[in-house]
Formats: sequence, C-alpha cells, structure tokens
Amino acid sequence: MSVNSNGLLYFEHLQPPPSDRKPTAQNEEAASDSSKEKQEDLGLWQEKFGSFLDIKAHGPTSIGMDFSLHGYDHVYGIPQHTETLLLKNTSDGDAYRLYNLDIFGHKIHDKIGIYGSVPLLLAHKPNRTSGIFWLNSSETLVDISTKAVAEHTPSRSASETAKQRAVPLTDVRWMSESGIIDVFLLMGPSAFDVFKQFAQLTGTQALPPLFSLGYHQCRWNYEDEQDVKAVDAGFDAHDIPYDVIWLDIEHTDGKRYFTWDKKKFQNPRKMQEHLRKKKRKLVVIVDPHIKVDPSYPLYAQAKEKGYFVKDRNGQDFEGICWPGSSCYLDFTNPEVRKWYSDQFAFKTYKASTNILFVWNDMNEPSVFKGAELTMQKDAVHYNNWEHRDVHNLYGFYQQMATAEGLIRRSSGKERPFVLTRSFFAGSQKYGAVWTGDNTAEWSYLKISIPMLLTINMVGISFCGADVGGFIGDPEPELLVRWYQAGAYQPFFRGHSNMESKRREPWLFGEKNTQIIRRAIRERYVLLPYLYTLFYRAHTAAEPVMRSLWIEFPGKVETFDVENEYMLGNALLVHPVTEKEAKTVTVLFPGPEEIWYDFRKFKRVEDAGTVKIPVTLENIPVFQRGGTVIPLKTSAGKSTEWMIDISYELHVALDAEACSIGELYVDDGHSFKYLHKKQFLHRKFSFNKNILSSSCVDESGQYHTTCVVERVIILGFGKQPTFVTASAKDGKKKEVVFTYDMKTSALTLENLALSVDADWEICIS
Ligand code: NBV
Repeated sequence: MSVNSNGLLYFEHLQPPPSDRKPTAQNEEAASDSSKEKQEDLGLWQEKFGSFLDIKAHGPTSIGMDFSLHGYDHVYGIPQHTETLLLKNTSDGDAYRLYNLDIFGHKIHDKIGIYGSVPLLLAHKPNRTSGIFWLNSSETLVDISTKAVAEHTPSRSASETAKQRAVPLTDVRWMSESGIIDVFLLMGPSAFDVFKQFAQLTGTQALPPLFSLGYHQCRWNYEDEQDVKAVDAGFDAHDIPYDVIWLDIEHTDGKRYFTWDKKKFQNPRKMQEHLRKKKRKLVVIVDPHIKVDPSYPLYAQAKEKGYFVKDRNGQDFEGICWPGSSCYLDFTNPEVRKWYSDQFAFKTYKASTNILFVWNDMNEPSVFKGAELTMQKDAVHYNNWEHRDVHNLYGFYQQMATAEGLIRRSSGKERPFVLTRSFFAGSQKYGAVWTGDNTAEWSYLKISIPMLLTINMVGISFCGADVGGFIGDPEPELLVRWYQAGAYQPFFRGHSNMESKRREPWLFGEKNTQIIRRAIRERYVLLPYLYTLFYRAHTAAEPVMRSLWIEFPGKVETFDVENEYMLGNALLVHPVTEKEAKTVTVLFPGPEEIWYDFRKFKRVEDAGTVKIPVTLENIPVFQRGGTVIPLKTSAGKSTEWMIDISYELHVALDAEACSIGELYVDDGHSFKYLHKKQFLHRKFSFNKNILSSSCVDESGQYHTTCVVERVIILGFGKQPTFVTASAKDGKKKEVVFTYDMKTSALTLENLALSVDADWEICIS
C-alpha cells in the first residue's frame, strides 16, 4: 500500500475569519440574496445550501489523501449505502458519501450515505487483506478507481528476458470536510487479522442478551395495551416463538420520550408484568429530539443545564421533529450522557421495568425541514465543536448513553439491549443496528444481504433489516422469503410502517403461517450456534455473518459473491430473493470442501456452481464438512422457555473424516460471564471415529443440567456395529443408533451426556 502516490494530500489550516467575513446580519442578508454578485461576495467563509446558510466559523476547511493498493481490485466496506458488496469504481459517477442521513425509502444502488457511517475500507486479493481506517466524523467522500497497470519484472540473467504483465491497482481517495488526517493502515495479512486490528482501535461486539437473538415483533404502532396483549397471545395461539414486542413513537404522551400515552397505556407496568410472566420483553422507542415544552421535565432540566446543541448564535438549536418544535441533546458532552443515562433509572423512568429495553431512532440526527433533513453544520456542540466536525458521531453517542443507562439501572449487573439507526465506527460496543426504512419489494430483500455483510465486515455483527420491508405491503411470498432470510441474519425483527397493513405472521393464510412458523423455529433451534458466534465476535472480533471471501480468501470466484454468505464458518446460507423461484444457483467453494444439506443431511454431490431446486418451504442452507454445530432439540415459546431444552450436535465430516466445533453457554443476561467467569466454553471434536467433548477455557465455570441428547454425524462412511459413550468418570454405556444408507447420516439417540462435562463417544 502506498500513500500519496497521486499527490492528493491536501489540508487547510484553521483560521479566524477576516473581519469582513465574520458572521454578521449583513452577511446573512447577502447570503439570502440570490444575485450572483452577492453570492460571490460571500467567499468560501459561508455557503448556501438551498435556503440554508452555513457560516464556517473556522474558514473553508477540508482534508484529503490518496492511497494506492497494489495488486488489489476488490474493495469493500465504508457502509452505509444501499449498494453492492463490492465497491464500484467512482470515476464515472458519484463518490461514496459518508454522511448520516434520514432518507425515507432510500433508493437502491445509490452512493449517498444513509443513517450510519463506518470509515473503514477493506481490500482483498488472494490470501491477503488490508484495511484503511480514516478516523473522521465529518462529511466524507471516498473515490475509488481500479485499473490494470503494467508491472515490469527485470531479467535476472543474461539468458532471461524481462517480463511485463498487467496487475490490478486500486486508488482510494478520502476527502473530509473538517478535522485532521488521522488514518490507520491495517496490514492484516488475513481478513481475521484486520478485524482484530480494527477491534483494537474501536472495540468488539457487545455480547447481546440471549433474548435479543430471538425474534422481535415490531410495528408502527402497536396501538395500546390490548393490542400488545392480543399480538402476544397470537404468537402462542399460532405456536410461533418470539421474544420481544416493540412500541413505536405513538406509545408516548405527545412524543415526549420516557412517558406513556395515558389513555392507550393506562397501566404499562401491569402490561410488562404480563409479558414477564410469558417470559418475554418489551422494547420502546426513545428518540434524541426533545419537545420544546417547559412543562416537560426532561426539556426543562436539559434547558436549564444547557444540555442542548446550540445554533451559531449560542441559542438552543431548534428544529422540527415528531413532537413539533424540538431541541437536540448534545450527546457529545460526557456530562449530558451521564445525565441522559440517569433518565433510565427505574425510579426516574416511570413505569419502566427490567424487561423494558430501548430503540434509538432518528439519531442522524433527523431534523424535518433541516438541510438534507439533518442539523445545520454550523450548529455548536460541547467544547465548541461545530456540528460539521461530529455529525457522523451523533447517533453513536446517543446509543452509548442509552446502553450505559440500561447497565446503570441494574447496578452494573445486566447486559443492555439498544437498537440504533445511526452508527459510527465502534457502535458495536453498544448494541445492534438496523438498515432503516427499506421497502417491501424483492429488490430490497436482495440488497439487504450485501448491506448486512458490509456492516458485519466493519465490526458491527449485530445487525438486521426490517423483515417484510418497512414501507408498503409485501405480497405473502415476499414476506415468507423475508422471514426465511431474516432467520439466518444476526438481528431478526419484523417491522412495518404506519400506513402498511397489519403483518403479524399468521395473517397470510394457514400455509404461509406454517412456513413462517418453521423459519422462526429454525432460528430458535439454531440459537446455541448463533450465541456461540456472538461470543466469538465479542472476544475475537470475528464477524457473525461473513461474505464468502472471508472464509475462502484464496478463491477468486468468491470475491464478488453477495447472494449467499457464511454464518460463522460452518453454515452456507443462500436466501431466495426472486419471486416464484424454482431453483437457485449456489456457489459451493471447493473442491476440497464437502457440503451437506443442513436439513436433509445428504452430501452435495456436485462441486462449484450448482442449480439447487427450491420450494416455498425453505431456503437452501448447507453445513460445511469439518464443522460441528450445536443446536437445541426443539424450539420453545421464547428463549427463556428454552433454557432446559437439551442439545443436539450436527457433526459434518470433512475429507479426512474429522470435524471440530464449539459451544458457549452462560446465563444469557448478566455480566457474570465477565466478572465471575460464569460460563462454559466447550469444544467438540471428531477424529478417528471418536467424538469428544472437552473444555476450551478452564477459567470459565457454569453449571447447567442440560444434556446433549442427540448427535447426528453427516458423511459417516459405513454402518457401525457398536457405539459406546463414556463420561470421564469411566462409566461406559451402549448407545442406540440408526444409520441412514441413503444420506450416510448416523444418528445417536438418548445420549444424556452433560453439557458441562468431558465425555467421549466411540464408534466401531
Ligand atoms: O418512529 C417511526 C419510524 C420507525 O417506525 C422506523 O423504523 C424508523 O426508521 N421512524 C423511522 C420515523 C418515521 C419514518 C417515516
């Protein structure tokens, strides 16, 4: 990688404005005058954007620099755009823009920034990954240009001729409106090294509470307490698992966050007790704008303490948002964050209980009637930073304060769950993100895969897209396909707009209900694997959802694949994103890999690109030979109902008849895994016809009465004659087994082997 090879290193000094450029009423007048002459007069110290005047307190700043990536023609990252996985050449069009904006119904294949930004770009060539982390939170543009250049290899001896060959080169140019050049070159050499290097700078994914990996049911809006109870009961009546019901902005008293609409929610505490008994949770929305209303204590206090962002004249910045005239808390100020996090204390947030968690929306921040629907760049934050300097950090800091509030209300004991729409590098430390207002169309289901893969690549594993599409009404087939895709994505929430028709999973006929039920149940059964992946994301910065090239870094054919992906290292998932699809074309990386149908256990005979028949029943999922996946034997009404359900291991053999996998278990909600080392981290390995369970991390201890009930070994060569299981205490017992000649799957039943103990199963 070389720096400044195109000589595009630029920066401008901060400078006090010349006296005639100082923001004055006169200048404002000139700015609002559209005559060319007057406009020119404003110089670079002020800029007009539509009807908005931006006065640059420190002058016309900007910084920029170029990087050349030699041998690379695949670059990824820099979310968030509704774009392909592989970053495109920008030479003939717009640069990728990193500027957090609320864009309702954002278009597909657009390089304009939406909601969140992470200024990390990854470059990959066979078996080598590098990263560029441009740490800047002002409006940023990234230009990308890939070309082939001639590489000259001089002759090494008189008899050898000099050679010339074409090699790829990618030039990346970063430009930011303000700030300093603060850039980190992450040298890998593997993708997993780059992820670790980035995590050293920005942190790893917070370990989510287990419930938050279940299914979430959201809508704008679940109207009142009766509605909440009816939807909750609907899941039980239709035997569909779910963990969380969500309340959107209408649950508040006039969009005053931290309050309840007294007519619709007369007894919110009782409603939460009802949900608690059902072992379920509630998430409520808490937006960053605060209604201008002196009788609203939150507003009055923040006003008095000077906690709002200021306009350029030192007055509280006022904008329009859901509540009408609103002020915006200055989350960049640590004191404001501390005060804000105190608002989540049970005694302060009336009728909140410990099953209530939080959703931060509109935190780009969204300002109706503002320039590009956001805050003016010359608004002023803590320590005199202009909004232009910290724009992309606003949502990051709100989520930080919210997560801290939820931790503090539990005296540091419980893990928080906070979903945010806006994000920045490091947001993974505070919870989950989603991709915002997508549309109920097939193309949005399709693009959600590269969007989530990109977000995962830049450290934020806990992400998802609204299942069904937020805007509009999905046809039943699209909804079904979206549930099937969402079940294999990290954050799994159905959500719909106010104008959309009701969309609870049982409203689309018996057949569709049944298919959706199956998809959600598959998710619940898979949770031990998913939770283990999150532990890896938390401790080792490994993304949960991985583009194929991350797992197969030497296989060029995987580098641009964005319609399938790996969930961890073991599962290959290919969602169906075409209407009335009868087949999908799956790329099976190989040839040394072996793949098994995840549900039917049969080995995939062909290698490479294979047409796989599909029905509406489910989407293609395959297990990679050489892996062990821990599952639950059945799903329950919610994650909390599943604590005692036993485990099942899917042991998929590789070409050497070996495999290896892990299971992580803890209480699923507290920080005891961290402070008291109350966890189990187990390893399962299959070698020479022996499956053994051993401990990965002796420092962790967690007692569970759960057992491994069943083991299915995929690709087992022949019918065994005898199978025994022995615990480390030496006691041996014979194991009941069935062998399916057609699939070569060997099923071992009624094992009752403790999850928290060492044991061995020998097959002869
Ligand atoms: O709070 C209402 C919605 C919310 O349902 C959605 O998920 C957010 O992305 N919110 C946007 C504001 C209004 C959008 C038109």
